[in-house]
Amino acid sequence: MTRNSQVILITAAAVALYAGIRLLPVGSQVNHMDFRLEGKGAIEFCDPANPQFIPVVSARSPVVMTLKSDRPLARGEPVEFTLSLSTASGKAIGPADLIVEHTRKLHLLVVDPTLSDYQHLHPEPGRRVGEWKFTLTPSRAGDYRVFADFTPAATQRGLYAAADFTVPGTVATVINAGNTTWQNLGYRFELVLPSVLNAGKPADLKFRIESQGAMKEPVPLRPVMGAFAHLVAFDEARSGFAHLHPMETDLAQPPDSLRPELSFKVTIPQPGRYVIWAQVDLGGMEVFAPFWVDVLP
Ligand SMILES: [Cu+2]
Repeated sequence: MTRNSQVILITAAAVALYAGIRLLPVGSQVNHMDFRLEGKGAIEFCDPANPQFIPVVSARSPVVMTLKSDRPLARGEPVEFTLSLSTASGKAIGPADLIVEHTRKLHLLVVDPTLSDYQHLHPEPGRRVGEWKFTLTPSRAGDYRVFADFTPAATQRGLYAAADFTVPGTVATVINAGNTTWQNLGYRFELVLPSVLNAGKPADLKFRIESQGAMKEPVPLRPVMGAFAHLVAFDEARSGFAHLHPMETDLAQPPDSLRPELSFKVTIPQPGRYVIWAQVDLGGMEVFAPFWVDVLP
C-alpha cells in the first residue's frame, strides 16, 4: 500500500467514525421553551431552602403524563406500568432530557385515597424515548394518585406532573387521629412540631428515631437518595405534595447514632389535615413512617 492510499484510508475511517458518532442520539431534544407556561395557574418553582407545598393538580403543568398498566389492577398484585412523559406540544421526555436529582432522574410519589399506602418509586427508561417502566403493588382499593417529580436539563428547575389509576374495590374508611410518633420494627419514630402549625408560616420540624427497648441501641441510619431522611406531605384531597430534606446535608457527618435527629423547614399554605410520610434507610432496609398533623388557619 502506498503512503497516499494509507492517508486516504485513515482519513476515510476518521470521517466514517465522525459521521457515526454524529448519528448517535446525544443530549436533549427538548429546550427550555417547551417547558414555558405563561399566565396564571402555572406551577411556581419552589425554594429548596424553604420548601412549599406544591399544588400539582390545580397548577397547569407544561408536561403531559399518562399511565398504562400491563393488566387489570387488583389489590396486593404487582403490576407493571408504562408511564409516558411528553411536553404539551408532544415532544417525548426521555432520560437525556432530565438531570439526576437525589440520585435519580424520575421520582414517583404514589398514594392511595386514604393516604395510608404511600410508595416512592423510580421508573426506568423504556424502549421508546418518553416511555418509562415501573412495577407497583397497590395494597388498597380506589383511585391512586401518582405525582412525578423531575428536573428537565433545559430548565434545571424542579417540575411536577400528576396522573391517576384505579384499583377496583371499596375504598376503606380510615380514621386517623393526629399522631406525632410511630413505632415499627423495634424503633420509635417521632416528628416534633411547633405547638401550633399555622398555614402560610414557615415551620421548623424535627424528626427523631430511637430503639424501643429500655437499653438504647444504635440506630443504623444510612443515607437514602442522597439524604438521611425524606419527608413527603400530602393534603387529604391530594391536591399536591411537599417534599422535604434535612438541613443536615453533609452525608459525611451522620447524626448521633443513639438518637438521630434531623431538622426540616416547611411552609404549608392551606389549613387542613395532612399526612407526612418519613422515609429512611435502617441498615439497608427501607422504612416508612406516617404522621398525621393538623395545620390551622
Ligand atoms: Cu427526597
